[in-house]
Amino acid sequence: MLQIVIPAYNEEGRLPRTLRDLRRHVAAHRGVLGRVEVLVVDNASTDRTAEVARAADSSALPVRVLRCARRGKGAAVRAGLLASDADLVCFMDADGATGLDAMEEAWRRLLLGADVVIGSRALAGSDTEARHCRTRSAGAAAYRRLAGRLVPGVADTQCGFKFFRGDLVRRVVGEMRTGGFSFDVELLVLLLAAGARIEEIPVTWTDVPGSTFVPARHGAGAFVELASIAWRRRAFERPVPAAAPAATAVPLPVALPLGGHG
Ligand SMILES: Nc1nc2c(ncn2[C@@H]2O[C@H](COP(=O)(O)OP(=O)(O)OP(=O)(O)O)[C@@H](O)[C@H]2O)c(=O)[nH]1
Ligand SMILES: [Mg+2]
Repeated sequence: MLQIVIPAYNEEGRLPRTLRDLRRHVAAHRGVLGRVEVLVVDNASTDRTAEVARAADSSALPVRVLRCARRGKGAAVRAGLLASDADLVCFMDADGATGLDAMEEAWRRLLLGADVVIGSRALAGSDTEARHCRTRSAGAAAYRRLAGRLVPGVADTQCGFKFFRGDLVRRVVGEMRTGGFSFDVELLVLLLAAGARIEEIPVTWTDVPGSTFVPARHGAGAFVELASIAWRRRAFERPVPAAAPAATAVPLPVALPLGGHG
């Protein structure tokens, strides 16, 4: 079974079409994908997000709505992944920006032994014709450079289309602290530290109007979150002081486990 987590904040406008497209896609590829269920994670939406999600529930594509008390996309994805119990889980955005054709390829890679398969708009085969305005693109380029240092080998950390081996992601996502838009970076750091094999696949990506990411409001916060992820990583990388007397030994802090990936 595949469970799809969709974080949703005030998505009454964009979610119905995404769920409709998903239902059609799953029906057409049932032979490959098998049983699929959607978990919409809503927190503090002030519109009819939960109602439109429940209205899309059908036997062809069951849709459940979960509430998450903590705000933010990262917090919602974390709650959805922790609530999952399928062998394969993924998350995707309510805007339907990433073409669903990539689902079968992600599914195939997982079956062939990948632990994590992520959509990437940076690969040669991807199609991302309509991109953001110039200011946002410049900010995104700076962000990519910094994120790339934390997650070496991953060209696009931010695409809202990521597939996981369920047991593995459930094991690490509880450690994730980032509640906002930089959570992908922390999740990938945690997965790399756990020894996960991460593969990127090209996607078709279209800019869908109505983004919940407002650069002026969320941009600085995303960079601050990156700094916090980097700091926690470094703090954990510091050598452990040698030879503490056994009687006074202090337990190691529970933080990001690190495997020397950066
Ligand atoms: N539950 C929840 N979902 C959120 C929150 N903020 C964003 N989301 C969801 O996160 C997903 C991605 O948001 P988008 O608005 O597509 O923004 P983005 O993909 O980062 O940026 P674009 O490239 O402009 O699409 C959507 O499904 C949003 O509804 C939040 O605070 N809570
Ligand atoms: Mg989006």
